[in-house]
Amino acid sequence: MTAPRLSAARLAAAPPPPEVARPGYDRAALRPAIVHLGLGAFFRAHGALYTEDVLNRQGGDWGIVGVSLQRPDQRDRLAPQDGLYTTLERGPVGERARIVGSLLGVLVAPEDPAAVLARLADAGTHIVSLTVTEKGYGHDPASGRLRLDHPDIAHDLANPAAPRSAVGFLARALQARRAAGIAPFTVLCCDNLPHNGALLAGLVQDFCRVQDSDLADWVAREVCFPSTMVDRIVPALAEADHAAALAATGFADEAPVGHEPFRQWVIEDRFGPLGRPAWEAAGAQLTQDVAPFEHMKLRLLNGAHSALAYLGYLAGHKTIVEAVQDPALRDYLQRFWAEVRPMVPPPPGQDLAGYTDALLQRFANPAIRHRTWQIAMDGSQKLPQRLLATARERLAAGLPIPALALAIAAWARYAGGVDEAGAAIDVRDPMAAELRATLQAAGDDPAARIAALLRLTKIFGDDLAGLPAFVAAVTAAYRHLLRHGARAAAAAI
Ligand code: CS2
Repeated sequence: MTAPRLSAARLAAAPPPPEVARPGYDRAALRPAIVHLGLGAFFRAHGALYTEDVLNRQGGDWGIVGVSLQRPDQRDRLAPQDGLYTTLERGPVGERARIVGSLLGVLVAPEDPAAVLARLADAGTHIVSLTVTEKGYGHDPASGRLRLDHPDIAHDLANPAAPRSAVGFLARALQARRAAGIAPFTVLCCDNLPHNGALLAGLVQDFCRVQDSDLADWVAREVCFPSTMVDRIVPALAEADHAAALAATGFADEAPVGHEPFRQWVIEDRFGPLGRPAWEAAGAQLTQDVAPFEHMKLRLLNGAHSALAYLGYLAGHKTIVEAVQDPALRDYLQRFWAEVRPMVPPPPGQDLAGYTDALLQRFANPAIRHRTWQIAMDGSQKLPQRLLATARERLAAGLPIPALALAIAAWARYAGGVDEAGAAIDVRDPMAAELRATLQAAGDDPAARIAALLRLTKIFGDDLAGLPAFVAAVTAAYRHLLRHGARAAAAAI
């Protein structure tokens, strides 16, 4: 017998076992006040759950419409389920399932950009949140400026009525609201980028300024872009998640999402006139200054993740938990953190050694199978804020960077596309072709290969290739990696 597919009618008719939480509020009362661009596993296990918790505690009508900017698969999975899905919270001992109702529906931008624009421009849309990943902003990661030559940005400047990019959608929708005299929505960037609100405000203004400087000035004056720090480890969907959701709830779910128990959301409390849900009722921290939290998280969590992803992948580890079970990499991780912590001003009341101890526990959670390959993706967009900014600051203070240099060298080794056993690596990165061509042109000499990569100013800025201490440290680490392999190179730090 095939299991019944999760849907609103089935949920009402045959509730799951009592230990499975489900919407305790009236879904029919929700309105699409939040539009989320980039509906992936992360948002469904983070922002959508905070909103779900607020609805369960206080009621209200803050519903969410998701927008997929690229593919229809999330919509195809979620529409037959009326937007409902199962989350699986996985601790070191045991799993807790829950059915989430805060998502009302999903729009697929490439199929109908006009429908997305209409939703964004609608007076009922109060917040537009985003998780489009680092590469989804069409910016230059080193400088933080909009790339007018980015294919999607160039397309949207030429075809403003049918955008493809998040920035293009925001600009066009804000233009429509301004023209119609509708108050602007608040834009809530939830990607792992430094000063993400201010960064996105700058990108939208850059975009508008190309065509309409009045609009750009209005955006600068009237639209709020609070910064946020988001945190929860949410691996991509795995086949086994379907069976786990079914076993826990009794419903077949095509879109379950597994995640760790920990979550954190620090939000700059600067919203426009249309307000926000009381996310603090669900444990979000509303603050005047997100920067110290974001620094801590980007450098200590995401920086360590990237270091472990490249070194771990090269050493043959498929997941982060396998990587931290390897004594060589676990010891390296402690040295990495010891190198980074002095460059992180602690947020109020936060003890950084306690923070990294807790991170090690989170990384070691055996129920979370977070693939090194997944985290290794898009390194060109991640390195600047995760590793390079810290390296720059240490060198400016006259401090050595052996652990950071090894992580950067491991990225370079990975970007070469061949692993330590001689097998091809499936390098996913918007700059993959450029990285490959750069390394091919540089030939076999390790110093020449590193020098060529460091000349990619989109990643390394204008300065790092000219800093002898940086070049020497990364080149030495790269030679070590080539000669002795990732485990031995990590153990030698
Ligand atoms: C990871 C993040 O994929 C990655 O690059 O470092 O997705 C990480 O799991 C989250 O930022 C944790 O909050």
